[in-house]
Formats: sequence, C-alpha cells, structure tokens
Amino acid sequence: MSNVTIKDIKVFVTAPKNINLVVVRIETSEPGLVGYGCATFTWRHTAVVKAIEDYLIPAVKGRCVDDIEDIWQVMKGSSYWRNGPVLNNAISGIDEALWDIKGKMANMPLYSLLGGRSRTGILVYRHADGNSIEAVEKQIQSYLDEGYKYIRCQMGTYGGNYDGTRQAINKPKGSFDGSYYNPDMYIRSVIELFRHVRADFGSELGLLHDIHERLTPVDTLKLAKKMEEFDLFFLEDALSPAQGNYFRYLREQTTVPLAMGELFANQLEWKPLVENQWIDFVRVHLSDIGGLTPAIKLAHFCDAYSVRTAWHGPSDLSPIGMTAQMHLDLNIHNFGIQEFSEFTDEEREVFPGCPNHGGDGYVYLSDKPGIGVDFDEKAAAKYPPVDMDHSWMFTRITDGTAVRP
Ligand code: GCO
Ligand code: MG
Repeated sequence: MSNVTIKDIKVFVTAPKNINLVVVRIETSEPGLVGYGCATFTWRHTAVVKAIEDYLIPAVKGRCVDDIEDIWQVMKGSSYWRNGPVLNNAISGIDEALWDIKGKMANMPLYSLLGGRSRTGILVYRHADGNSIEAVEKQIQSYLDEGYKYIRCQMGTYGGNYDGTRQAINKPKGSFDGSYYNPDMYIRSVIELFRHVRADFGSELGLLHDIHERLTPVDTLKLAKKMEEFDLFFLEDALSPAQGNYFRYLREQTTVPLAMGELFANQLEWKPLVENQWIDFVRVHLSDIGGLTPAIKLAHFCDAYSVRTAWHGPSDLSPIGMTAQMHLDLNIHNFGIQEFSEFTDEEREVFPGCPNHGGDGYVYLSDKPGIGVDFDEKAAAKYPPVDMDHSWMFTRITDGTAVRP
C-alpha cells in the first residue's frame, strides 16, 4: 500500500483533429507523478467537463491512488441515478488516469500490470469509404499498400448516401431538414459493393461492414443473409441497443459473425447478448461504459462465453483512450480485432508517445510505464475546442421519419 494521494485534477478540451477531445490529468502528492485519462464524449463535451469539475473532483480528491476499484464505485454510485454516457465518460477520465498512475508507480506498462501479453502485436482494421465502388476500392488499395489486412467498407458513409442517392429520395413535401437515406437502396448498394470488392481483391482480404443501427431488424436479417457469401470478419452494430433481443433471431438464421455495442452504457445492455452467445464480438466505447475498470470485467465476462473484443476505436477518442484499450488488447486472451485510424501529426504533437502501425497490419505498444502516452498542455492549447457539426446525426429515412442514431 502506498500513501500517494490525489492532489489535484484538471480537465482539458483540445481539438487537434477538429474533434473535441476531453483529457483528464491527475496530479498526485508525489512530485512529478501524474496520470492521464480519456473522457471524450465529443457531442456533449461541456457536460462531461462540468460533471467532473462539480461532482467527481470533490468526491475523490485526497483519496489514495491505489484504490481504483473503490474510487470507481464511489464515482458511479454517488449520483444515485447513473449509467448515462455523460457520467460514465466523466468517470472514465479519472479511472484511466488512475490506471496510468498505477503503471507508473509499478514501473510497468499497463499490459504488464494487467497480467502480461497474450500476443505481441494488435491486429487492427481500417475504414474505406467513398462515393462510388471505384473510390472505395482505391482506398482499399492504399491501405493494402500500407500493409493493413482488414478493412471495413462503406459507401457514402452510414446508410449509404453515395452518388445520386440523395437526389433519388422521394421525400414528402415540406420535409424536415436532415440527413436522408433510403434503406432499400442502401442494402442494394452494400451488396453490390461487396460483390465487387471480393471479386477484385480475392478471398484473403479481411472484410467488415458497419450498419450503424440504420436498418429495421428484419431488413438487417435480410442484409445479413445476403452478406454470407462475402465471408465477413464481422457485421458491425447491426441493431440499436433497444433491439437487443432481436440478435437472437439473427444468430439463429445467419452465419455472419456479429459485433455489437459501441452505444452501450451499462451492463444490462450487454449481459443477455453475451450470456446467450447471440453476438461474437463486443465493441463498447471504453469511456462510455466508465473506463478501464468495467472494461476489464466485461472482457473477462465475455471470455467465459467465447465472445471476443473489438473495442470501438473511432476518431472521437483521444490517443490516450485508444492506447489504454490497446493495453487490454495485448493482455486479454479473448481479443478479436481493434478498430483503428492513424494518428495525425497534430495528434502526435499534443499526445507524445502515440503507438505505431508496424506496416504489417499490427499496431505495437511501447513499454513505457502506465498507458505510455503523454499530454503536452502547451501544444493542446494551440487547438482549442471547435463547434462540432451535428447535422449528420439528424438521420431520416425517405418519408422523413427520424432514425436513431
Ligand atoms: C465507428 C462508429 C463511429 C461513430 C462515431 C460517433 O464504428 O467507428 O460508428 O464512426 O459514428 O464515433 O461519434
Ligand atoms: Mg460503428
């Protein structure tokens, strides 16, 4: 037991990639010993900052940094009403920073502290997208040239708003504003895209697709069955969390591997899917469930049911959060794959120590103690928070009905 305590906590918002990232810094009673965590809920970042500053800092200041489990329980329970993404992200920032500190105190990289490595490199997948089959295939080729082996293919982002689709949508007069898509066209376009990609790139290429909860359950089933012939690594976020039970019917009727969970915020959402083995990969957004502490438990729970992990790894996640989950990727036995995008020069400037792709489809971690990614406050200040464009989230189908998300 150490007697090092939490002396101060600061929250930063920085946007080196024009996406607001929320970073928590814990200063300890030990001079020079600090930890960093990710609390990025980019679409509501000011609410997360407020939750940390007004409620979590007073609750945890002065606590011994050793007691991560109890500190997590205190943060989670102290609002009585709990479980939402704002509060969970706030908790995650502090939780990950405490794990970072624990690693630094032990002089071990986090993966080592968690029990060591189950593998030496982290298998990753990239995103290819474009407004036409040719554009998507060009992007795939450039990833292959860089050495990546697994690629998620979309055409015209989620819901398939590719060339000509928007114009072809027969909206009613006086329609509300929004980001419209036609589910039938989307289904047809995905099948056409994958038919070309498989034929042009052969059977070795690992392929994935994200439905992004854009279809009704029965349309999802229809698409999943048609996708069987393309031998996907997995089909991502086929349904919304509210439609969880329908995974049972997908599981019974299709052989397509299913990955689910980036919108999950609490265990009631993933528990039935895992214990019934209705999904093959769990892909929660770590900060959205409260950080590393619950993710470690979730990973081990999934292991008992042969469900593998594919943690959510989008652009709206700080390099600290991405690297924190990569330590778990190295450690757990039931790791599947990691969603990944290369860090930009600006991100690397603000977050020194970002991990690197080895040119072979794997990302490698350094053996620096803790999470191993630093935070340069001066560089961060060069990239102040930006106004985020929410319009793509006002999603509607042809007749104007809103679709979540
Ligand atoms: C993914 C996701 C993201 C989300 C984004 C929301 O699979 O990477 O679906 O692209 O849309 O994180 O802010
Ligand atoms: Mg997704």
